[in-house]
Amino acid sequence: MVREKLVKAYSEGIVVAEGLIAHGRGEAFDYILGEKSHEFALNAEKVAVASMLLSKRPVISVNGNYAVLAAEEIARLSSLTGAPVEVNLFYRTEERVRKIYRLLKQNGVSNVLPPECEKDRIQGLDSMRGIVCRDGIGSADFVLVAIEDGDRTQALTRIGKRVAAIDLNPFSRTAQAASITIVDEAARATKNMAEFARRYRGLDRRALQDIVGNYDNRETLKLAFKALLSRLSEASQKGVL
Ligand code: PTJ
Repeated sequence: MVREKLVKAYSEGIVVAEGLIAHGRGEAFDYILGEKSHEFALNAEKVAVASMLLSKRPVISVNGNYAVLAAEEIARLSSLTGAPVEVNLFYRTEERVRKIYRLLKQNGVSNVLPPECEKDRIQGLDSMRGIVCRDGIGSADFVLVAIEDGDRTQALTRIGKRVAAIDLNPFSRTAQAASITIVDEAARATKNMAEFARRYRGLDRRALQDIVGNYDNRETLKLAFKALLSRLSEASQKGVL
């Protein structure tokens, strides 16, 4: 069903062909991880939500794949954290931005920056890929990205933004460059995050800071690699999972 949804969105010009390839890569990692949210992912999700609530200007960056897979979960997360959503595309065309904007609106995302927002540029990215909304990613202190290309995550962290990245592949440059890496499937992760936002949004700053604690992303990545290793090792011993 998920594949059919993406293929349909591809034929409608919402998802790009490269997005279908990216999805296959994600699925492969999700199979190995057992298609569930592991403890290390839930912990990164909690820290990301507490950080969003602590940030002055958090923004949820949405591309073609993320919009198609998780629009309703994004709507919930955005409304519970107060973080606006920006359509920000790697393969940017104004037509795709408008289509994804409409898709998000239809699925209940009320706070989406309009396609005609005032533009800004992220240094270190070529012209089309560096375009962002000035009142969105341009002035954000915290950006949540999902299913994202490595160049953009690196460019955002280089200019001092904190980036939480949902990416099933812990080897990817995005996973390696992010401040908080969420090795989990995008829709599942966003659903979990909306639930954490519901629980945390009444907390004061000190309680939120306690949740963030001394978060160390290297530890999260190590645990993700260990989980892959242990699933593979179990499979190699039993022949079944
Ligand atoms: O819509 P656009 O124009 O912004 O383009 C989007 C794509 C996905 C084409 C673009 O961002 C891209 O090229 O991404 P990459 O470099 O292929 O990286 C995507 C990463 O997301 C890979 O590491 C995949 O393993 C991972 N991934 C794929 N599907 C999921 C996922 N992670 C979490 N949940 C998924 N459903």
